[in-house]
Amino acid sequence: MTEPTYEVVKSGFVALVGRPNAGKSTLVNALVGSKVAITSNTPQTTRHRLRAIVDQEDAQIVFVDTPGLHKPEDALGEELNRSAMMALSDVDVACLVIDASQQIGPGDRWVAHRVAEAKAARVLILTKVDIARPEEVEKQLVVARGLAKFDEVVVCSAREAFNLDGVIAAVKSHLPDGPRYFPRDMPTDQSVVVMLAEFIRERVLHNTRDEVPHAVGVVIEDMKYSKKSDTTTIMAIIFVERESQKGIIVGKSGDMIRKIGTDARVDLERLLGTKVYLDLRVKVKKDWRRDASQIKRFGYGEGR
Ligand SMILES: Nc1nc2c(ncn2[C@@H]2O[C@H](COP(=O)(O)OP(=O)(O)O)[C@@H](O)[C@H]2O)c(=O)[nH]1
Ligand SMILES: [Mg+2]
Repeated sequence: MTEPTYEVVKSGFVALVGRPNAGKSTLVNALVGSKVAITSNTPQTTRHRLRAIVDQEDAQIVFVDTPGLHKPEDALGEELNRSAMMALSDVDVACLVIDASQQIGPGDRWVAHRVAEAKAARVLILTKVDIARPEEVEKQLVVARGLAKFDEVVVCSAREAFNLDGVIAAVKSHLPDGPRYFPRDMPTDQSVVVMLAEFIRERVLHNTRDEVPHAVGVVIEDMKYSKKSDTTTIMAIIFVERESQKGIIVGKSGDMIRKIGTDARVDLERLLGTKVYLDLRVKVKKDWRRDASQIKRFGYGEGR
């Protein structure tokens, strides 16, 4: 037997699944310690399957954040489900993320069945315990434990960074020996262009409601850096499905689009480490969510 030529650590892939809004993406950001995934209280916020990497001296854990599993209503929804299911088919650990503050329902049960079928260690993560009373947490744990046969059970709060170590330890104990799959200083496998588009879309989600968030897709058209002014100029297009949605996003005499731009710039500048000039436009592309080729063009589902 020869020794491997790489450093052997505990390493592997860990899927986070759960119904939309359970708190998966917020947990990923908390575990990695920087913003790699966008979050909002609009279900179906996450459209990409993204990998987020926690690197430690003796381990490298690759978390796979997935769109929430749900009953699909259009081609985009189908693609998102497919992407979440694929994430489950090929991981070392499957984590079922349950919201401690919401009653467990058919949505959670359906996802739990998928987790029970996976050939992986199973970890139950009860999150958002900061907004549930202790006796609610206890009750929720009893019901959640009954959803599948779990190897580990942990409670945590992503928002208050409570027991994130516990989550890491529970997952790590089920990882095999292996190489570091990613460079040590790489918190995510998403390209910069994908993250820029996502950070803009997040600001649209936070500033609009009802049907508008679901109708939005963002594409980065161009990006240029000027050394002289240390500024990156980004041209981005926000696509919507109807003129009325365009009106909402542009806002009265452009108020809304300006606010979205100002809000987004904070994250873009942090990501790029330069000043950012953001040129945002809104265009109507009728029914893009029903059209599989358009969904691919936006890079949603499998991503990239
Ligand atoms: N109070 C509290 N809210 C949370 C926590 N984690 C997530 N949230 C909120 O729950 C909503 C859904 O979170 P998100 O991570 O986007 O859910 P996902 O759809 O499962 O990825 C957002 O409004 C988050 O701010 C938590 O630990 N505590
Ligand atoms: Mg998410």
